[in-house]
Amino acid sequence: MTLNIGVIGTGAIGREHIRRCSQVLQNARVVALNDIDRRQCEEVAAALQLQAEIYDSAHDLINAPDVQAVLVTSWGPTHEEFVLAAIKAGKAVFCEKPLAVTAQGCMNIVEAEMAGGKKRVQVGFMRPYDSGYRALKQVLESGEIGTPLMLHCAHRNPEVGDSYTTDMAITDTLIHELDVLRWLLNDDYVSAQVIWPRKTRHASSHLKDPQIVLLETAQGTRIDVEIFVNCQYGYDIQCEVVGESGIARLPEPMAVQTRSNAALSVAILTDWKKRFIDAYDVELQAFINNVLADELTGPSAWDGYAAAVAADACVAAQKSGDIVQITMPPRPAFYQ
Ligand code: NAD
Ligand code: ISE
Repeated sequence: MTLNIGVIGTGAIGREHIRRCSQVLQNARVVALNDIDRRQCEEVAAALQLQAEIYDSAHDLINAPDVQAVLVTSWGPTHEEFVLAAIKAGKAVFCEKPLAVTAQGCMNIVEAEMAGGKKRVQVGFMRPYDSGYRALKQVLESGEIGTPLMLHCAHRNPEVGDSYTTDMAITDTLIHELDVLRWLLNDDYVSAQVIWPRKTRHASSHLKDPQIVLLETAQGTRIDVEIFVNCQYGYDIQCEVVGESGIARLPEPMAVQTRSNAALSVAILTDWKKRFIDAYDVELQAFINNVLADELTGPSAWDGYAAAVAADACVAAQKSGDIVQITMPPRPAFYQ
């Protein structure tokens, strides 16, 4: 069986996902493309030699009879509209993060999905599919380091463009930690605070960078996440869990160690696309397999909502400087 996929948004990650669906993964083909910039669709189709129809309207793509599943990889503010339309059309939809730009937008999707009576949404949180995070979770669940007490994490990008704003450090960047740490600890957040170290001279004048987000979970675990999006030296994701009887660290990506010029070195990646390349493959293959098996199991609309509730609190904490409480309603049985 082959799943016919329509893709909305042919920018950076859209192209990556189109390439993997057409050249790397099994049982999928991209049959339809849409972007507000039609030329981009034409370029992608030509570069990857796709037999795909190009639609000028995302809604026409969603409703096209040969499109069985939709990939939403357009800008974040468009996600809610397209995911709701896919649910209405009765189609499975893989939506890149964020599921919607506000918690209320995510809740609208949760309610529409529950009203339809069937899980149709997978959110593009790829880290739970990363072999390093999975190995870390296994260690925690084995009990080897005891109960997790503290986490020290970092999300560093070499640089960002001028359009990147201080709140995007939460909604675009930290959102990955908000999802994966909840999954790792099997816990929810109860409060957030943001503190500001000295600002780097490499950040644009309107951007506060770096920032440190302090989170507390329902079970009392304390988490600090450094977000530093102009760190210059690489794309670097760190996660250290301090338990009652030991410490567990997220493995570094595999890299050859060299000894030359009187130095012992290991290269650090610079591009987010490469850091999680295998995880992106695994998450999308899981989506394809699960749609074909008619049972979605990946990061759900509820996970998208939970991350958005925490993100809203972190943005409020950025603005107020206060410790902001995070209140999650109980998880509906539909998402157990
Ligand atoms: P991008 O700017 O490179 O691409 C976005 C594309 O969406 C552009 O081509 C734009 O023309 C198109 N678009 C905008 N509005 C549209 C509309 N109304 N209809 C159709 N197309 C529209 O951005 P990107 O880096 O590819 O990011 C896209 C999404 O993917 C964002 O939500 C981002 O947060 C997410 N993302 C996720 C990861 C990850 O690690 N999971 C990595 C990068 C980006
Ligand atoms: C980008 O949008 C992503 O999602 C990357 O995974 C992330 O690391 C980066 O910081 C974001 O800008």
